[in-house]
Amino acid sequence: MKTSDWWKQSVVYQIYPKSFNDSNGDGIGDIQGIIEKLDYLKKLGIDVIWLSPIYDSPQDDNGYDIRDYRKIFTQYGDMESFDRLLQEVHARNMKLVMDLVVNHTSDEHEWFEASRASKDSPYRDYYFWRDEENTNNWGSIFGGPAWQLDEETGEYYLHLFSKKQPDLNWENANLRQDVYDMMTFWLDKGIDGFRMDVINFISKNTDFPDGPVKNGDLYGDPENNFCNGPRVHEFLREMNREVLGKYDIMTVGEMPGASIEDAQIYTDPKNREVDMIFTFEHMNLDSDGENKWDLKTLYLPDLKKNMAAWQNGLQETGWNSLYWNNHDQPRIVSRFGNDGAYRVRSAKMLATCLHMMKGTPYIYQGEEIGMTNVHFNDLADYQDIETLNMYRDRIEQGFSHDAIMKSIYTKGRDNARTPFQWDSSENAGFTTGTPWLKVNPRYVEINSEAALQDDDSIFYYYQTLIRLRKEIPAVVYGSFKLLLPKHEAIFAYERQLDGEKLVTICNFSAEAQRIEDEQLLTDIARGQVLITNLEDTDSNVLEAYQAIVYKI
Ligand code: TEU
Ligand code: CA
Repeated sequence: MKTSDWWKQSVVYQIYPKSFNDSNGDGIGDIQGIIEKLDYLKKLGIDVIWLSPIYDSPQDDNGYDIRDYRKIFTQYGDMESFDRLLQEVHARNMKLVMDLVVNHTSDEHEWFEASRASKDSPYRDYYFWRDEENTNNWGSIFGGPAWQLDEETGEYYLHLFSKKQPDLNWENANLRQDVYDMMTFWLDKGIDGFRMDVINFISKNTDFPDGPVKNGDLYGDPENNFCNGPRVHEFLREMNREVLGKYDIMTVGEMPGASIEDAQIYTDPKNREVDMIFTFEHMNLDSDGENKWDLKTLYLPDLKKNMAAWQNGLQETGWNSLYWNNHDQPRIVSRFGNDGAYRVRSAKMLATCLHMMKGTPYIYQGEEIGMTNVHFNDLADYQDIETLNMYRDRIEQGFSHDAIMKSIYTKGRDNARTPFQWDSSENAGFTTGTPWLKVNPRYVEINSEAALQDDDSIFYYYQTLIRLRKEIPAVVYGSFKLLLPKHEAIFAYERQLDGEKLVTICNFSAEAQRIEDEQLLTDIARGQVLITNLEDTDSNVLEAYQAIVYKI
């Protein structure tokens, strides 16, 4: 049973196991490698680890294609190493949240192998099978059509992601029960919750209508027929009743396409669905339209407006997650900061802007040391299926190689997946072997060993932000109010709780910005600086990428 809202006061650290730390020299991160770095995470001060999938998988999508939910991927370790990890995490008074991927399985999962074998299989209906005339014109998120012909029975199956990730049919009650049994298996081992992969996709419009084919697209746009479907709240409430509600855990649903209104329903505690969700809206503001590969320069007032809307929208009901990074997003210091002359300062500014908001903050591995995007000149150095399929499709659509590479450099998921940079030794101390994905060459200057030896590092700045969240109730529970909504370079807001007021002001630009707002000037003139990324805090001018938090 939920006994407290510990997850509202927590800071979560996401580990992408393949790229975190390799303990046995095979070039792939592993569970023993994570165990060896738990003291580093404890030193940072985080409370919860979210571990991306470690289950048995053919690794078509780096583990988001699960072949056996109750087996550990061999190159990560085995169940004994998992049990040791959980024990070591708990021994340090931290919690472990696992990744739940149940919108789809791997096509090598035994359910799918039984399902594809015969139309009469009891597992046939665990997936979506249609004869050709009843498929539709949707595209897969990873390129190509969303329906794949299977020779065995001459029918097509739906896969919103890769063809090796067939979508599960949640309309089937036996499937749902099998999922709940699997979740119970993991919760009974003592894990502390789940991050739920595209969980708002589990209810779809199963009429599968064709979508409009937009200019130049190869496939139809599914619009909202693939997510937030008619039974999504019913399924989540059933999942909560059957499993989640029996444990004192944390749940966060990854929900592309969910609006603030949807999130109010998903996260209202009275509904007993999930505790919080990951929105994608603020991560789509530097895309020209729906497609992330079509680039657009971020206009800061758009970001301020969107994040303030989410802060205010979940102010009374529900709860926000707060993130800039994860394993699907490019590195924030390269994306919304400045990974050149102002790398350290802008990384601290971005951290300040996020961590002083209301909600549970998520730190993605390497964000705490200001790891940057990577720039491999050779397409062959990129490994992400989403990137490689997009390259193939866009060449077919007539895009130039250079234009496509620019999109990859800016938005490719491999930016987040280059091996963690532990030190300046070969392969950044990630492996003594050949890393599965090349290390970002900037590891020589950007690594955690250097950060730990530098009192002024981004690491210690994150450590302070995490500590402030523990010490000041207004950071966790205070109200939120956006300030200077129209300013094109300053992101400023205030938090208030029981008469205590905090003001956060962040300069998102490389130019100094003078503050003109009288009320703000009055407040900060009498405020006490809680944290800043630059020593001089001349109260009227914000230097390039300067951030200051005042206690008024
Ligand atoms: O991501 C969901 C999702 O929509 C992403 O594919 C995202 O839109 C895209 O990657 C942006 O570039 C989840 C996992 O986080 C992702 O790693 C998996 O590839 C995907 O689901 C399928 O499991
Ligand atoms: Ca290894």
